[in-house]
Amino acid sequence: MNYHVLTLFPDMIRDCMNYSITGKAMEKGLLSLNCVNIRDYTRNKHQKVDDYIYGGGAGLLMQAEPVYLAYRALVSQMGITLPDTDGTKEEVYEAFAKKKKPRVVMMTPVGKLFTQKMAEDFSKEEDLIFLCGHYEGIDERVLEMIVTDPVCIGDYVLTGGELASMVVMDAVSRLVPGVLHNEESAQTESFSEDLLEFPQYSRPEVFMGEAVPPVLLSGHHANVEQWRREESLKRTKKYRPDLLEKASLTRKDELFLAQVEKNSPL
Ligand code: 6GU
Repeated sequence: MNYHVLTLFPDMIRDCMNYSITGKAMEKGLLSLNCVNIRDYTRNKHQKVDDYIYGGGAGLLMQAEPVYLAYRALVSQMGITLPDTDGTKEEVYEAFAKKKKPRVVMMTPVGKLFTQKMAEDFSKEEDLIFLCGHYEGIDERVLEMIVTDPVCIGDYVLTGGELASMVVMDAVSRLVPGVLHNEESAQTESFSEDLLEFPQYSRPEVFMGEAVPPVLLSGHHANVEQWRREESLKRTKKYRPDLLEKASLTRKDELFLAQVEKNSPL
């Protein structure tokens, strides 16, 4: 997986991605990260990337030109030749008719809500370009030409797209073959099933007087599995009842949830 990030803060991205599992995966060559500083593509002497918003409104908007030129430089490395800014949108589209348009994920609160399913879809690409906006966003004309996937990571507003892009890269990276060990990758399955994970415990058996649930020490595999399933169901009902609607529940699961309801009605 080759990540390319168009951003005003390339160091923020590089510094974070170099840690832990994504850092190790980059060392192993399973992931690569290429950050492009949009400010390097300004054509004014003050390297200004933003300006006032037509029609009024608070704040500043990122201008189309530096974003377009940064993108143009990036895709030229992929063998796609785009016109300079004296060209037209039609010429841009013509260039993509000849060569596969790379996916450009735009980090924006005005996008499709990011899910595990989208992470799975992105993980199948060879190259992913992330576009991180700042201030009040980016001039719509360049977005129309280059963005394929506008993505929002949740119902709250961030100061910029950088953190959001790293959330998406992190979720995608752990699905790239070889990035995780097998035992860890199994954990993905539990989210795909639309249930929250059950509680987990490690040594010691008693911590501050609190014992690990005895069933987990019993060595009885089927009982452990049943306990975990019931804990998952309880937690999902408590914190994410919206997920239960989609989850594929067995008759036994439904009976258990009905029992929970009876013992502690809402
Ligand atoms: Cl992807 N970007 C920004 N700026 N704010 C957000 C977001 C993204 N997702 C939720 N809030």
